[in-house]
Amino acid sequence: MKLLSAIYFAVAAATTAFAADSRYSGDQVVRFNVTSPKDADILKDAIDKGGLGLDVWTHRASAAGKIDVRAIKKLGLPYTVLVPDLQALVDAERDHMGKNSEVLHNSLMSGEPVQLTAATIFNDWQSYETLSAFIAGLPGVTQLPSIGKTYQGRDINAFKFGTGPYAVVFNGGIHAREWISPATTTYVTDQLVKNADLLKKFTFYVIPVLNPDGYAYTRAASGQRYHRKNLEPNAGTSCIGTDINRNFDYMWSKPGASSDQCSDTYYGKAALSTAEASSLSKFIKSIPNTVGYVDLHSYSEMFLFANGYTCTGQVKDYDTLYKGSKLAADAIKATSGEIFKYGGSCATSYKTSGDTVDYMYNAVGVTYSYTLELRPNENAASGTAGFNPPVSEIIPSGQETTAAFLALWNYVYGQLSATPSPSTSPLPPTSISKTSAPTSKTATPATTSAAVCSHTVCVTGGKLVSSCSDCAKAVCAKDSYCCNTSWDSTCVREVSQYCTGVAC
Ligand code: 0X9
Ligand code: ZN
Repeated sequence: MKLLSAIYFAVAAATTAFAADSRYSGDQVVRFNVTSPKDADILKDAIDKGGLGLDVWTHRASAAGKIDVRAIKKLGLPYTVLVPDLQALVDAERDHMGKNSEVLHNSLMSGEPVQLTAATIFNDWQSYETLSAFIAGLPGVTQLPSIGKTYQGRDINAFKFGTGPYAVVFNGGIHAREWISPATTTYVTDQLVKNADLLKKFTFYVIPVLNPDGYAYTRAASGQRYHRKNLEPNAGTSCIGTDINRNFDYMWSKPGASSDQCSDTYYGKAALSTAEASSLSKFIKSIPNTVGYVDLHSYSEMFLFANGYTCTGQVKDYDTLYKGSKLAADAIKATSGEIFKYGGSCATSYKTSGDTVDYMYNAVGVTYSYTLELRPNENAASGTAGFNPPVSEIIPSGQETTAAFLALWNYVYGQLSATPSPSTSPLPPTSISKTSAPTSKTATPATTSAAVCSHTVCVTGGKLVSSCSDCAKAVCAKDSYCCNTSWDSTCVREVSQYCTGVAC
């Protein structure tokens, strides 16, 4: 495991060799089948010395396993060629977009009438604007005020739908080059808004693209198709960006992330220093009764939960989290036949620190927090591998992920409903559906003024309580809130204050 971590971030650091290059001629994607610690050492050594122009696309948790690398030179290790000519793949992708998604995007931006339907958008990789406009037009969906602005000034768009007592947040596009993630996130949204039963159980909040600057950069012909991070410059270097998925405030800057600004896993200048991570953090903390979170990535087909920062031990909720991920993976298998791995993220894949799932689970107290690595997996046919699946994969990915969501959230609802009352009686649906823009609560400082807390909820811990005194007794995770159900900020307290005995 230790060796793998070393391989992982050292290889990622080597990607800077491509930072100023927007052409992919001569690049291949090759797969090293590392079968012994000796081979792993050869690879690690080559990476550490740098200069080989390696860009690691998959990472494995042990010395043995398949590692996909974008390579321009041989290492003297046995490998198979997955993508013989990356330029041809990128050219074909852009050619298709020029005739489809870009036409739609240009019409939308120039105010022409456009038909945004499942049939017209899931046939290509759509722009951030097109995906946002499509979601905004879905029945029952409310577009929320922007949850934050990126370095380049883009709004980070968020949407809400459903009227259920428990909140679930999901996002795509934290990593710019993982295009199937925003597409799948949007497809799932289109399906969930039609599921009346689920919408009575949950209120969903969706952020289709958390890293819209990066996404736009990977789509632009003048940009970098394989850029992963955000677009914030780093002082003293031409290497751009922080890895948003290493920038969260739990175990930030620990092993599993890099201090090297040029690394693809650069953890940033401070915890939550990126607009994207801090906006998501504030947003999720502002939502009452958040019980679930999913961060959609690609690729490798896995359903993962905390912890990422350590490969030993199990989190307190391991059994229920494991069951949820197994049910999700089973649903995927039944839908498409794809086999998703599942389990604790470090133990199942590799070590990460400061990532979403560890933060949501450990620091925010969102119990059912998952990272989903979408298709393809390592068995995908040559030429369809990695970050360039054909557009025909969008709908199957959306279908299997929808099945996973239904299995997971119905299971979670059953778990929450089964917990003994009074701490589990769901909120009356109307109280949450009437809530106003979620940004207001975080802007309001915690207060100790008297307030009427007739029905309170320990927000991020997911525990419902029926009176102020119960709220005071509730054990909530650090950084979670106790507030009343109608989102009255006068009743918001840091739970740490409550737990030290401050009465409402
Ligand atoms: O490394 C990441 O941020 C995620 N993988 S990706 O290839 N999409 O970049 C994985 C995060 C999940 N956590 C762990 N595997 N520990
Ligand atoms: Zn990712």
